[in-house]
Amino acid sequence: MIKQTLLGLAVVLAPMLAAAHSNSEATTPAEGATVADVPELSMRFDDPMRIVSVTLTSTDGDVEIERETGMEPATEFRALPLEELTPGSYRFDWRGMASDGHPMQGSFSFTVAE
Ligand SMILES: [Cu+2]
Repeated sequence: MIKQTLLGLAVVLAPMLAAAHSNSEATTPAEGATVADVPELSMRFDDPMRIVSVTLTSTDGDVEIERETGMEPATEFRALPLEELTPGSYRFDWRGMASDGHPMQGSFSFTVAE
């Protein structure tokens, strides 16, 4: 829970924190980070998570990404942007199913520098 708070995910996940399901531990880019480029997007979980859907949104709308991780539960999820991300703010949203069967969702945001 502490790690989630540091990642800024607490607001999104707060209603579900009481249960013992898998939680997001770290993301790439990191929550709130400013980065020069984004070769890949990734999330790590402390327990296998089946990621059902992901979206990457910029101020101009949805950005196309391609999943590297399939629909099987995994402790690491990876996706690739299909085009170079232009400078600006982005938000990555995901929905999934924790290993205890609970539906989960979360998001992280980052900025691509000018
Ligand atoms: Cu749970």
